[in-house]
Amino acid sequence: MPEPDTIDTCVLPNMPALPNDPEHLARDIRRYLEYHLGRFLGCDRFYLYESLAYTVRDRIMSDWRNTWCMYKRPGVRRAHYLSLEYLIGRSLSNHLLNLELRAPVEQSLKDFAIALEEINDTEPDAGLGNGGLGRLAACFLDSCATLRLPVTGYGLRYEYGMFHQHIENGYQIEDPDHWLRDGHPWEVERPEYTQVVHFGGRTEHFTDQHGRPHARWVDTEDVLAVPYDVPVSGYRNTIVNTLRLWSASATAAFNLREFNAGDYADSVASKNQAENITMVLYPNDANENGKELRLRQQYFLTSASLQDVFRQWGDQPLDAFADHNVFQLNDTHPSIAVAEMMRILLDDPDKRLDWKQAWDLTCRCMAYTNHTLLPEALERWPVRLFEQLVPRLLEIIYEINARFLAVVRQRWPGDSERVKRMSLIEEGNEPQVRMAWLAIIGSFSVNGVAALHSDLLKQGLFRDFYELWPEKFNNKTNGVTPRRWLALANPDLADLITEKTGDGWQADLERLSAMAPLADNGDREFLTAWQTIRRRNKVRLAELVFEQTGVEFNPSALFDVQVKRIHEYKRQLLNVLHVIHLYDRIRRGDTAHWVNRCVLIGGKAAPGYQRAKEIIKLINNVGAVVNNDPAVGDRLKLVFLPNYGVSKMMKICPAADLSEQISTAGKEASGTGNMKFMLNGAITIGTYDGANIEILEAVGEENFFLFGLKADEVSALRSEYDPQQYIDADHDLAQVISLLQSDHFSGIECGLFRGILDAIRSPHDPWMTLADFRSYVDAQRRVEQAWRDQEHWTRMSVRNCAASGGFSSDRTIREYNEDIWHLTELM
Ligand code: 26Q
Repeated sequence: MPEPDTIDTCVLPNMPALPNDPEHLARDIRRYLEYHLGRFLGCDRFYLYESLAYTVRDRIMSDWRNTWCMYKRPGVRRAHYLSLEYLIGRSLSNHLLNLELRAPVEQSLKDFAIALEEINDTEPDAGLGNGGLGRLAACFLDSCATLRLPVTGYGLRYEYGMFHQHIENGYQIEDPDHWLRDGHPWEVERPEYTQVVHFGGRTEHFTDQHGRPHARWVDTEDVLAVPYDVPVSGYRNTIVNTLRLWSASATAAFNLREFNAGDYADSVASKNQAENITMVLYPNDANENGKELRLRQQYFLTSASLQDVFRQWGDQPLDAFADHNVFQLNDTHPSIAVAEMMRILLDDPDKRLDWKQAWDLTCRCMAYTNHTLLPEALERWPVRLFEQLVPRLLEIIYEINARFLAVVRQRWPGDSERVKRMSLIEEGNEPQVRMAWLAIIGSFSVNGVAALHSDLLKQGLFRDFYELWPEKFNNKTNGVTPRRWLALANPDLADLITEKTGDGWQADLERLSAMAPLADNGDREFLTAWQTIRRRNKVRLAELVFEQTGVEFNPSALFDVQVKRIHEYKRQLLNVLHVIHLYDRIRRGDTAHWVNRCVLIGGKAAPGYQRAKEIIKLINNVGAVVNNDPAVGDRLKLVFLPNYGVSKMMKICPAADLSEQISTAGKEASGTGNMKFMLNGAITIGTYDGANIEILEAVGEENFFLFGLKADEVSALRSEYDPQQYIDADHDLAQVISLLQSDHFSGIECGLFRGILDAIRSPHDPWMTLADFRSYVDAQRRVEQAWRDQEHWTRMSVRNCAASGGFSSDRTIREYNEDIWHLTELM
């Protein structure tokens, strides 16, 4: 039987759907447990999870096959999302929701005397991403399937995902995340679609029998890319798309050669080198430039994925390829795709297009999304590394550059500075390839991820390119999937919303706006129900906090939450300064009309980012002082919740009252946590940055606590920034600084936080934390005032949720499709 993706039209025999009633489900779970896994009732819970997962997966299979067959229909135009990261989290509950299997499964579990919640909590998170960019990829796949769009995700099957974080003596300790150890029931290995990826070697140039020049990449070290497919189900629509994750494996030939030469140890070593490629996710959410293994990962993903798409294209005419395929590049990480597609079209013996045709096709297929404004986070690779690892691609990049710079010179004759700035190669002691430039030059679309971010790209980082090709640039404000972030994370609130707005908001989030009148007209019963549900969520979060930190959160207090990667630009420090200020007020007895507050901070620091790790230590030390001071009592708590990730967020966002989005304006490209909190009825305290601006516009200033310098004010202040001036002018700030300086939070380690203090007091502090202190504290005062009127707060909460319809990733993906992809809807 031919494989379904190698035949033109699907002529597979019908595959009947399996029965979904509780009896059949229970029978199947039991069969997997006893006959497949060889376990018995009363075994470890994980095996029950596994049996249930297989039982559910069985029920996805026929739709999965049918969806794959629909891709093969003539004329279908598809997208391929290329990303080094997919932060998926758990899958079981997501599929149960999408397939409407929750109720019958709950019924079926009665035989096993276990609650579905307990089984769900057994599933390890698939943590194949760092933060925002990786989670965005997962939300996008969810929306593509729900919108019936033929989109395949391509990624890497890391053996070790994002590290686990635990805290020892206030410091972050990283533990490996061997998430595949007990197997991954959602994946299907498909060795029949294995690809070969080349590394190293050298190039040869020759002319064919027609006298045409060609290149050959020879003496390469090859690595096998073995695909593992993960189903991506749509919401109640029978669509099941695919996430194809590549795993690196040594070639048999590669091993045998050395083995036969008697070099067993070397042979095993090279096998390891090959298989290292997909061993571990790089745990940096900003750049870690120049690491050879990272470039290997990027090329491995890109080459395997492009080859896979061309394999599926088969021998159809190449001129039509760009009419049926588009690649979306998730940041520059897979941007070597531009050069790899050229290589395939130029060098593959049964393609061998000429340059012009190949370049035209490539540029019509590639689209690039940028996720950062920090210039230091733009990827650059030493030319020397390229030369060693992918010499043929470097040749191609040089040729792209030569032709591109000719265009620049023609457009701006004599402007050699501009030519230097726009060159794909940054000259210097160690010449570098500028990956963002490669992505822009080789793409027909370049987008930022929030309105401000896209504007700043055009004015700043990408200005030269915008002047050359204004039509390429566009904005796609990020979004989040309401299925995971409301229906699954906050089922009680979801039920209340369904009761009030009807069933349908899950795939049409704008319908939430129907709740706005309920907030405004004072539907008392509704507001009470809203409050009751949110309070229950807070009780549950308090239990989690206690279990993980031993600190008691009083559910009546204001829950003030900041969870995200730890980074100076996100300014967890500003949050801590405010906590110290509140502590100082309590100590001074300035507690009239006090609002009790529980501050929760969570997030991982890149293991090599020392300052971020010091910030975690500071949070823990301030927490230890505040939480144990009897004079403070219930008025103030501060905890650092360890190991923040997708599943933690599903418990946190339904219980947050206040969402901290306090980055230095102009630095956070979009943010997506801000949207998850809003969707669940938290109110934002935030700067005028990223998607905060659009959130503010959607919900109105009276339902948002805005503070701080704007992006242009930040840039204008930069040259004359004098933090000491803010300390001198603000007694509250002076007190906070003095507490820090006096080692009040340093335990027995004198000068423990000197580094942090020096950084925020430096006129060169890029994040200008002290400049926003007063404005932030004032905004927090407005928060307290609003909180004291609980009914008023609840109305604000409802209004935030009601106004969050535009932040569904369904809206984002609709825009990608209408403006960039133009895909065929699957019917
Ligand atoms: C680069 C080189 C080597 C190793 C790792 C990396 C690397 C990995 C991940 C660089 C950056 C990232 C991730 C960036 C990221 O998550 N950016 C966030 O993207 C979100 C989705 O668009 C935005 O909402 C956030 O504002 C942005 O910070």
